[in-house]
Formats: sequence, structure tokens, C-alpha cells
Amino acid sequence: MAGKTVGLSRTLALELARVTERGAVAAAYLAGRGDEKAADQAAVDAIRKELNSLDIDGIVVIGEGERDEAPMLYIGEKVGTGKGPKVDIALDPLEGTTLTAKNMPNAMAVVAMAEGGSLLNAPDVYMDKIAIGGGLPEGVVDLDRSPTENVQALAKAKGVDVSHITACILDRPRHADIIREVREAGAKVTLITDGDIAGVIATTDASTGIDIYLGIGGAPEGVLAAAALRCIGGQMQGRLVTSNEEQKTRAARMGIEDFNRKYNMEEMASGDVIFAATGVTDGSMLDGIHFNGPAVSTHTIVMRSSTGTVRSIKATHTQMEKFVKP
Ligand code: VTB
Ligand code: MG
Ligand code: MG
Repeated sequence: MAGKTVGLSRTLALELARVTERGAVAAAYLAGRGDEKAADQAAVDAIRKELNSLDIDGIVVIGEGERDEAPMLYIGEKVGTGKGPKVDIALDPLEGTTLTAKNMPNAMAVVAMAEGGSLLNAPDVYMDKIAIGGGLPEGVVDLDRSPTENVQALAKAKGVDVSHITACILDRPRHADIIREVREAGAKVTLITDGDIAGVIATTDASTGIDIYLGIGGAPEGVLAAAALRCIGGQMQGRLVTSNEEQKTRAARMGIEDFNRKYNMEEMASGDVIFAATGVTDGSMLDGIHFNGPAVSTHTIVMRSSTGTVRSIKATHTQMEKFVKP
């Protein structure tokens, strides 16, 4: 059945957990060493190797960059043994390279898999994003409304005062206006230095205190976050931000026709989707990698859109060193 799209077998969910576990452990050996590139490369190598052992006919649609700029896991690279279902792969082997280099919270290894042809082929440009968790009326927030309107509508839908709404926003000068506006509307802002996939997913978990994600981050991370939300529930919209001709040319090469199109979650990730992430450093959603002599502990979240099952997998590995130690 090589080359045929047949939906995703549930065993692939556990296979994907193994992939992100390896990537996260490889990066964790280099956490806190101040070398973003080395940690990223370690995760890329480990994830590529593990993906290539899977019986899938995979193609990287969200990867490390375009062919001329990324030697491995470039967009268009074939992965897997070729003996299995045709799948799209989206990955960020180390989401939070800076977080890892500085040994700060929330770095993780992330991979999503979907039926062939069902993930948005987004170029590595920025994306304006908005996301909220599940159980709320469809369309309660919208990328085309102001931050004020969105936090007010969300407060109303949640039946709380706007002062109880918290927006997660990347701490960047480009967000000065949104941050000010959200605060002026009476809501709270939680700033993050990096890692907006975790920021988007945080909206789905009441214990994080995050109600809404707002602002501009990477488009690849946007598609990965949409894949996660497809599984765990929630709403998300994204719009590419192309700031020059070179970026527009790249987007066009990837099949984007309308640069200003607003994508909803299903348009970024349709069909059957599996999402896995393993913590590299301790974070709000995942524990990081911990080394205890030869034992390595990992914490992974794996989710499937077809059933909505979300698994949290804590594992202890005693043979990991021989596979991924640098
Ligand atoms: C964004 C965000 C990521 O890097 O891509 C950001 O989506 C890069 O934005 O989660 P800047 O150019 O402003 O740094 C991350 O934070 C980490 O990859
Ligand atoms: Mg990356
Ligand atoms: Mg990233």
C-alpha cells in the first residue's frame, strides 16, 4: 500500500512520541551551553534518523528551511522507509533554540504528521496568530477584530470580567501596540520570550491561566500549533506576514496565491493529524529531560485528531545514551 493515503494508524502516535523523545534528549545534552546551533543540529539529526526508520511514505512540508538553506529535514525531503501511508510531516526539532542554549523553560521537540496533502505548506515567514481553547462558541474571537474587541468578547463568552482574561504574547517590540491595547482593555498579558507553540497550546488548559494567544510569530510554528489544536480542541486563525518581494516569491513557490488570506485551523491542518512534543527544558506543559546517571527521563504529549485522545507519557530510558549522546 505504499503511496496510498489510508488515514493514520493509531500505532503511529506512539511511534511519533519515540521520534520527539529522541530529538529532545539529543538537544538536552547541549542545554545551557550557549550554543543554539549545536543543540538544534543534535535534535535535527536524532529526529531525522528516527523518522527514517518509520514505515511511512513521508514528505517534510514544514521543516528546517528550503532545500538551499537546510541540508537536513528541508521542505520537500522524503522521510521514512517509503513502505507505508503517504503522510505530510511538519516539524520543529527544537522549538526554542535560544531557550535551550540559555537553559530557560519551555523548549521542546515537536513533530506533527498528517494524511498526505493535508498540512498548509507555509514558508518560513511570520504569521499573525490568534488562538483560544475549546468549548467556546465558534467565531467568538477573530484575527480581523481588535485586541480590545477580542478580549471583551472572550470575557463575555467565558462569563468572567475582562480583568480575569490573560493574553499570552511574544515579548517583541513589534507587539508594543497589542500589549498596550490588551492592558488598556483591562486584561492581563503574560509575556513569553520564545516558544509560541506552547503559548497557543496553553490556551487549551485552564491550569495555565492563559485564555488567548495573540501576535506575530513563525508561520511554521503556526501550522504546528494548528495541528495540535485540531487534536486537543480550540480555535485558531493565522495570516502570513510577508514583508518583501523575496518572501512573497518564496510563498508563491510553495503554492500560496493570496498572501493576505486568513486561514482557520482546519485550513492549516486538515484530515487526520497526530501531534507529539517532548520537553527539553522544564516547562508549563511538559517536564524537561532529566539525567540521572545512565537513566534519562522524558515527558511527552501525544494527541490524535481522529479520537481527540491526549496522552501524557513519562518514560525512563536506560539505553538512550548510545543512540543520541553527542
Ligand atoms: C517565532 C516564534 C517561535 O521564535 O518564530 C520566534 O513563533 C521568532 O520570532 O516560537 P523573532 O524573529 O521575533 O525572534 C520562536 O519564539 C522560537 O522558535
Ligand atoms: Mg527550528
Ligand atoms: Mg521554532
